[in-house]
Amino acid sequence: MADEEVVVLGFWPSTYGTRATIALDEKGVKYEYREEDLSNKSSLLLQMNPVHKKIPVLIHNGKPVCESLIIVQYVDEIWRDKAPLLPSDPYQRARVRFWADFIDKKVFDAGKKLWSTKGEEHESAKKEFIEILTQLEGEIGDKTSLILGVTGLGS
Ligand code: GS8
Repeated sequence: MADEEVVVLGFWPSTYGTRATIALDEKGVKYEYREEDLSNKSSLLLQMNPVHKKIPVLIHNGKPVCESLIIVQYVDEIWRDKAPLLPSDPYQRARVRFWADFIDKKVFDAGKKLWSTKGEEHESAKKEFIEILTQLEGEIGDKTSLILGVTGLGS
């Protein structure tokens, strides 16, 4: 689409932010990436996401879309003509959403526990993390939709 203005507010270590940029990259959409300092949030971020005040935010022609999985779906709906991100079958779409939700509820929390603990707590976090990844691997295997693991997308 011509004359599009697409901006992503992100924070480099954030896998939530990566979801948004991978979706845009897959679609071949050009965008401006703006790195946020989360300890000193920009007025643009506060204005664009006044509810959660979090990245990522996709700003499409001046209008904000917040929450990484909602951004992925929005990108898929707006740039329909290239690289479908979600399956067309409603049941398969539901399954992809289930695993994306699993990642939000399990993988991210367990990952955080892993790098923020030490000693015994760390060992049990490691065990938990491996169990979760094994579960995910069992579902996703070597499907090309492995990308789902990181982005919440499927093929
Ligand atoms: C989570 C975004 C988030 O936690 C999504 O987009 O999927 N459910 C949301 N963003 C973090 C950075 S990544 O850890 C964030 O912006 N934190 C700032 C804050 O909490 O003040």
